[in-house]
Parts: sequence; structure tokens; C-alpha cells
Amino acid sequence: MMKSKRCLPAIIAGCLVVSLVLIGLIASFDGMSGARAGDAQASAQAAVAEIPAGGEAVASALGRMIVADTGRRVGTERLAEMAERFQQRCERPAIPIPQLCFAPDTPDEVISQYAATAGPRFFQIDRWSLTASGVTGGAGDPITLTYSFPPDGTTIPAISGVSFPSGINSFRSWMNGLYGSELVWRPIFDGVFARWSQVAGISYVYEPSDDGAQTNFSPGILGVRGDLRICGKVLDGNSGVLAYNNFPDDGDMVFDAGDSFFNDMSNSSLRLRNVAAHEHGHGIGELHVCPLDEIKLMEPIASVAFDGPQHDDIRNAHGHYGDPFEPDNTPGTATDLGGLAIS
Ligand SMILES: [Ca+2]
Ligand SMILES: [Ca+2]
Ligand SMILES: [Ca+2]
Ligand SMILES: [Ca+2]
Ligand SMILES: [Zn+2]
Repeated sequence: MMKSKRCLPAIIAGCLVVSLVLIGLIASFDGMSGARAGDAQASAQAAVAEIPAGGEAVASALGRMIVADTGRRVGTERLAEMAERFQQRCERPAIPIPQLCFAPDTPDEVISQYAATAGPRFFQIDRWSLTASGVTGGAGDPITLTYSFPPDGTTIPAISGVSFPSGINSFRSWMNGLYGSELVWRPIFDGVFARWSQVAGISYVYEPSDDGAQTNFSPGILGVRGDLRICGKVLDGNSGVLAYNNFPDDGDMVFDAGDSFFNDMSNSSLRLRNVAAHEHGHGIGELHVCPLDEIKLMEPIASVAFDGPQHDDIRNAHGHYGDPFEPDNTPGTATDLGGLAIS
């Protein structure tokens, strides 16, 4: 029997640029039916005529990738948008391009065309610019983020790019049901943030207050609510989506409180910890990376082959927020690591 694999979508409200970045997230590989795949493939081919020259192969690959990831149809208009985006990215490297996990039958030349533009490295969206603690400086500067857990009953609004409707937070009762008490589950999240702080220039502060203002659109305020608000509601139940997380400057995390994936608490709740760590990766501006070889936290499929942020994920965070010893941009502020021995 095929082991179920699940995907971790990154999501943000609002603009076209971002919504294009978001394409290609979601769902379980083993949930795809042949009939749906066929439908979407036909749709992908129909789109080719509307796609800018040079973008056809990439758009077609994108279409097949989305089918593989989600089993959903891809509209011709959407594919044309994606191809146009790719073309713009070729001309202006600063523009983010869609995240890709290529289907296994994608021709090498298509992958090469994409890789030549994207480069063999992590992908980013904008870093935090304003937090509850103030403005955040520029690339490589350290930041402080606060996190809180909204009360159950808090409204989790629908946001652009997310297929789930508005709902009510039930994270606390869900976690209490699994772990017995907040005294047990909250330290799990403390640990996830502590690990991120050990590997990058980000400090995390638990914010005990949360006023229950709706998530995603209510900025962090010291003493009122965190920058990062962790909540949950039933999304699509077992399989499929496990959680989603908005990018900076929101960073709020929404779990699928109806997914039994998290009932497996082995290895000190590695499933919950890695999903939370991955989602928070989006919350600091990290995008998905491929291939799916279970060595990077920001791969779009949940994995328990490792624990927390890995090399690529850490380099990504350094690009935005520097290393754990910030500020250290000059010889005078460098950190003395002591004697180094070669053995
Ligand atoms: Ca720095
Ligand atoms: Ca689910
Ligand atoms: Ca927030
Ligand atoms: Ca540094
Ligand atoms: Zn993700």
C-alpha cells in the first residue's frame, strides 16, 4: 500500500504576484485519479496557444505538476498567467517565479530552462518589514518575532489564494484533546521556534496575550497579540492539506484540526514539529524547494526523515535575517569562535 504523502501549502492574501508564487502547493500524491489527470492535461495543452513564446513548455510542465500535486484541473487562463510570469522573470530576475515540483516525465530540457533562470538554490519572498517590535532593517539584519495562540472562537477569515472558507479557531481544544493540556503542547511550539533561533538571526518571544482579533489581518502588538498567531480549524480532514501559513508581514499559521496525521506523536511529535517548522519557514519568507528527496524542510511534502530546518533552509534564513551571531557584519563585531582544529 502506498504511503500517504501530504503537502504543505504556503499562502498569502492579496496580489497577483504572490498568488502566482503559490501555485503548485497542496494535496496528496496518492489522491490523484487518472480521469482527473487526463482532464487537466487536456486543459494544459489547450492553454498553449495563449502562452507567450518560449513559455509553452514551462507552462505545460506547470500544468502537469499541479495535476500531480493536487489532482485538480488547471484553467487555461491560469496557465497563461503562469507562463507570462515566467517570461517576465526571465527578463527581470528580481520577480519571483512559481514554485515547481516537476512531474517525473518532465523533459530534461524543460527543467534546464527553468533551472537556468531560478538557479540551484532556495527561493524567497519578501522578509519581514514591520513587527510588533518595530521596523526590521534590511537583508541580513536580525529580527524579533512574537508568537501567540488565539483563543478558540477567534475568526480565521478566508484569504486570497486559499480555497478554505472563513472559520472559527478550535486549535486549543484540538491540541488539548491530543496532548491533555497546554502545558504539554505549548512547549512543542516553543521548541520549534527555539530551533529556528539557534540557526538564524531571529529571536522569538512568547506573547501570553491574544485578544482574539481575527487572524491574518491583525498585526502583532506587544501585550495584545503576537506577530505569529497559531490557530487551527478543520480544513479538508484526513490527508490533503495539513496546514497553511501566510508570508510576512503576517506569518499566521493555520492547522487542519481535522487531520489525524498529527495523532502520531512518535519521536517527540516529529510530525507536528516538522509541519510547524515548515509552515513557519513560509512565515519568515521561505518558499518551497525541490526536488523531493526528503533532505530539506521546505520541500512541499511533509517528511519525518529529518528534524527541523536543514542546510538549505538555514541558508535561506541567513539571507533574510543573518546568522545566529548577528550583528556581526564587520571584523569588529565578529564572534570569536575560539580555536579551530583540523583532524
Ligand atoms: Ca548581518
Ligand atoms: Ca488535511
Ligand atoms: Ca500575524
Ligand atoms: Ca552575519
Ligand atoms: Zn509549504
